[in-house]
Amino acid sequence: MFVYLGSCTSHSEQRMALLSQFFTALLLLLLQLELLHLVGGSEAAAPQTLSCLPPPGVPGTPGHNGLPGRDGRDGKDGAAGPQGEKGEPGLTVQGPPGKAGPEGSAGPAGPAGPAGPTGPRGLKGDPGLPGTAENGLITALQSELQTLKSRLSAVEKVLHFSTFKKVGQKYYASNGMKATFDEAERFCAGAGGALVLPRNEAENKALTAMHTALGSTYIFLGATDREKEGQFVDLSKRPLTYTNWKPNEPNNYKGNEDCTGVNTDSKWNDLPCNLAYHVVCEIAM
Ligand SMILES: [Ca+2]
Ligand SMILES: [Ca+2]
Repeated sequence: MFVYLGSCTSHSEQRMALLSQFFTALLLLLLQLELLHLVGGSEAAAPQTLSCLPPPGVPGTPGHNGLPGRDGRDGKDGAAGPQGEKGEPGLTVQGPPGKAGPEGSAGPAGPAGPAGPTGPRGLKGDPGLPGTAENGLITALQSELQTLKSRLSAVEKVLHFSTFKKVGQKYYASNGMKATFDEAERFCAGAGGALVLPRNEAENKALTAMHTALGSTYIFLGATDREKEGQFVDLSKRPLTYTNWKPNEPNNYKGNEDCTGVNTDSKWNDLPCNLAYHVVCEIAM
């Protein structure tokens, strides 16, 4: 294999070839001179022709350079070279922008935030419409209307009875029937009222007039001591606030008097509940 090592190597080989040829020629020349010296020293009477040698010739011109030699064998692997210098940083190349993704759906509503601060006070409003007197009149008329409705309702109930008497804000009414205490209580409740029970002297006196109209002796009153002997209460089990007992009454005669009646003299007496007496109902307005 031929490896070109530069012109210097080629010239060096050429000089070596010239030197080799020069020393070869010089060696041949010295050998010829030595041979001539040996011949002249041993034979003095040698013919003249031998001691009169011709002068040496002029050296010829150098010959042409020989052909280049064959390529030498490859050398062994050399030692690793020094580490190279650090290279320059590379260029940053930015790619094209990506496409926008699909639009997402709205998320759920978040929790309600805290209450905000109190706002400024608003402007003063316009004055109200005059007519307080009108409003008062309307209110009075509404109240009167309600009273009239209540009275009308009471009158409509009383018209079902043959005998009645107005006492304050209520009517005492009867159709002349007689009944036991329990029957009398149910009858009056069914008529939209209650078994009569005077709360004052005036009401008690009104029952005397009913006696006259009915021709009765006793009228049942809405008071009993069924729950506890001797303690009379009204039909709502409230203690009585007005009474007008006869002397020595209530006596609970024969242990069978838990109901109450008023006599023609307006006095009260405890009576048997299972006997029949006149029934008078009170109907409030
Ligand atoms: Ca009794
Ligand atoms: Ca009695």
